[in-house]
Order: sequence, then structure tokens, then C-alpha cells
Amino acid sequence: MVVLAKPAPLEQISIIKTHTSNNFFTGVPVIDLSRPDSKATMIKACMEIGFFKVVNHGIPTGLVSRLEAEAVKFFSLSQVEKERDSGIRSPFGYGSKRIGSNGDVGWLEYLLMQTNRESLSRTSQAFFRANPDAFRYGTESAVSEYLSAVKKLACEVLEMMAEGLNIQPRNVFSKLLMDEESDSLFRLNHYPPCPQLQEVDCKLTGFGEHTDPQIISILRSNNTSGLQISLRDGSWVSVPSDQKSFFINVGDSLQVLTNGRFRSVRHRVLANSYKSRVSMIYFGGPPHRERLAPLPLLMGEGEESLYKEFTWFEYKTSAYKTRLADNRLGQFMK
Ligand code: GA4
Repeated sequence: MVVLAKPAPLEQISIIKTHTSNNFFTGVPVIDLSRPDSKATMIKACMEIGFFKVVNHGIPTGLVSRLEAEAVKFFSLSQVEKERDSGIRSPFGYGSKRIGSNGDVGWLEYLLMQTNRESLSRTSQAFFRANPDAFRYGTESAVSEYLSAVKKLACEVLEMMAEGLNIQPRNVFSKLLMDEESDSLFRLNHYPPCPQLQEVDCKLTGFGEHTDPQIISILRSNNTSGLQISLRDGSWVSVPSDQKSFFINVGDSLQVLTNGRFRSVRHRVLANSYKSRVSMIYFGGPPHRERLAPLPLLMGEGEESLYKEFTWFEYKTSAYKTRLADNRLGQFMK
């Protein structure tokens, strides 16, 4: 018997009043990777907000626009065509409105994939089979070229963080992403516009508030706003879009590795009323076996770990049982 998942009803997606949350934040730290003082600014941003954007990153525009064009092409296929990838095991592959498997919903559709070569090609091969027309012009290579560039950027940023924190070796964080067994993911999101709600001064939640479980997330979006971050005082601010830059989030694992010095930033996306938002996010994660604990070299005298000991596999297994907005690190605090 084939059981078809019912689409998530729209009523379950939360609606947010915009006048309280539409203020554009002018304080997003900008890290110019070509400047010598960029490490110090980066550390400050990780400690205060857990979020910043990088410019002069060296990733060619062509690489980004090529993948964006492929994504737009894929998302404009009919629903039947997009859902033809049922051979791919959940949570990977195409999804619409449902986020995770614990009842979270949002106004978006997406493609979620694992980035190691084997799984990536398994995912894209299934797409090639399902959508020969949309994927015949080299989507697989667009994804893998983009991913190598963005992984390199993630490693460069993580090495600057290690140097900025004065810890050795400088690849102490980046080696986790470079490991052959690194458990990293890639997500292409499409948030369709939702004009009906503009009249009542409301917006639909595209992706509800959450923190990212991994070490670092590198996000790039088209020129449509929607991303919001939560500041230390709990207020939500909108991040002005910038299609030429990459936005970087500290994830839960990096918060643990730095014993809470860096802040895993709570963020969410509100669907735009008029324009489609397309974003691409690389989530750099450690290998399953990696023990996540504050780096000894970082700890001050007598400083105690804020967290119980756990591996990334244990954290991830527990995270995937939570609701999106849950405080996942809570149960691992001492
Ligand atoms: C948030 C960050 C990434 O998008 C993601 C998400 C994952 C999913 O979409 O399947 C989760 C979410 C994310 C955290 C809690 C669980 C798992 C949905 C959810 C409710 C791919 C990830 O790694 O964790």
C-alpha cells in the first residue's frame, strides 16, 4: 500500500504582524576578508551576535548565478515533476511546506542534500532520472563547484576564527569540515511570494525561528529580503538582502566548542509579499564520531565546561527529534 503524505495546511503556518518586525538592521557586522583587522571584527561579531556577512570573499559571481538559475529552473517545474524524487530517503530531496518530521511547517519549498560526494551524486542522480529536462545542463556540476567554493570559504573563516581566538592549530575547527566523513548539508530554499497577506500588514513564516545544529552555516540569497535574526535582547531584526555577499551563522556546535563564547544565532525567514526568495545554505558539520566539547586551549584557569559530553551523532539524533524552535542545546547543558 502506498501512503501519500498530505500537504501541510496553510492555517498551520504562523502569521507574523509586520510593523513590529520589519525594521531593517543597520548593524550587521561586515567582514572584509581582504583587510588585516578582519579577525578581530569577526570574533566580536561571533561573540555579540553570532552572525556577520563577508565581502571580498573571492567566490566568482558566475558560480553563484549559475546555481541560482538551476534552482529557479527546478522550482518552476510542476509539483508532480518536483515530487517525482520519492526514491530519495527523507529528510533529503525535495520538500514542500513541511520542515523536519515533527510537525513544523513553513511557506517554502526546498531541496536538501548531504554534501559528501557519494550522497550528493546519489541525490542528483535521482533528480536526473526524475527531471531529465530540468537537470540536463549540468546541475550536478553547478552544485559541486559551488559547494567546493563555499566549503573553502567556510574553512578560511573558521581558520580566521581560530587565529582570532589565539588557539592552535589554526585548522582546529576547519579540519572538522575537511574530514572525509564531515556530516555537512546543503539546502536550496524557495520562498514563493504571498501577496494576500500584505493587505492586512502581515507576513507568513517561511522558515520558523531556530538555531542551526552544525558548526557554521554559509548563506547566500537573491535580492529578496526575509531573513531575520534575534539579538541578545530577544528582539527580531530584518537583515537587508545582499546578493553579492555571504552571510555566516555560528551554529550550536561552534557555541559548544568555544564554551559559549560564540553565540549560535536564532534566526527565521518571513516570506516576502511580492518577490520570490531563493537561498542556498551550506551547513558545515563535524563527522558523526566527533566529540563535541570546549577546546581545552581556549579554557581559562578553573573554567568549567558549560556542557555535558556528547558526540555530533548524539547531538544530531536528539536534534532531529525536536521541534524547530526548541532550545536543542538545553538538555546538554550542565
Ligand atoms: C535547521 C538547520 C538545517 O536547515 C537543517 C534543519 C533540519 C531539517 O530541515 O530537516 C531540522 C532543523 C535544521 C533543526 C531541528 C530538526 C532538524 C528540522 C527540525 C525540526 C537541515 C538541520 O540540520 O537542522
